[in-house]
Amino acid sequence: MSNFRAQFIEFAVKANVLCFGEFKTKAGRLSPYFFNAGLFNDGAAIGRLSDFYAEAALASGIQFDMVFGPAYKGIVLGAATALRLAEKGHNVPFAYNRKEAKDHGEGGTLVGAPLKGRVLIIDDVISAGTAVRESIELIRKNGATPAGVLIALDRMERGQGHLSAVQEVTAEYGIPVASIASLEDLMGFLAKQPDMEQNLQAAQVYREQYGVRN
Ligand code: OMP
Repeated sequence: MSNFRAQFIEFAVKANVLCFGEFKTKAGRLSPYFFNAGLFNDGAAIGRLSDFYAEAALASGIQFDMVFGPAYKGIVLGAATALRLAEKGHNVPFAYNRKEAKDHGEGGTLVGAPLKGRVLIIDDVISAGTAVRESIELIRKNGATPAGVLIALDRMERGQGHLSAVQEVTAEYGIPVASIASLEDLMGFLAKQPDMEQNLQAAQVYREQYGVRN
């Protein structure tokens, strides 16, 4: 496992963004863990998080000309990632959308740089894939090309059919989905923590029930 993946899991657990217990997911499953990106809510945390995004974006091998962050969480993630990418010598434009179209001022739902070229979509997790689908449509409608999706955590569980929600996006749109880390990385982390044995077991049971093998 690449070092940044393990470091990211450790960072997310410490910040309580990745927490353990019983959580209902969007699909109605009772998950023993939940990733709540909204809890990266101070300057240092978003700074570190965006470092991981930028590193994962470059490690993914996805070729992109700009980044797009879907409303709402993706707005902050996309902007912060663009900032870090620039620091790493890859200054690219960024854009995001509003959930509701504005009929005055500059109008429309798009904010930031015009959508052009190959666009990397940046989001937190893909569950039903709603935000990603909407983003892909918006990017295409504006004459640009969706190049791929980068998320923080790939939960590696089934979507509608036997594929994972992430694999479904790839199958449906023919674009890669990269993540900073995955359930596999999370389980690797848990296995090394003596006080987290119960969480590991619960994750194993959940994975057996809902997981896919990548
Ligand atoms: P989509 O844009 O439809 O994929 O929605 C993402 C959803 O994933 C959001 O509604 C979140 O509440 C949810 N989610 C997380 O943010 N973290 C998780 O660990 C799991 C989920 C989930 O509900 O599956």
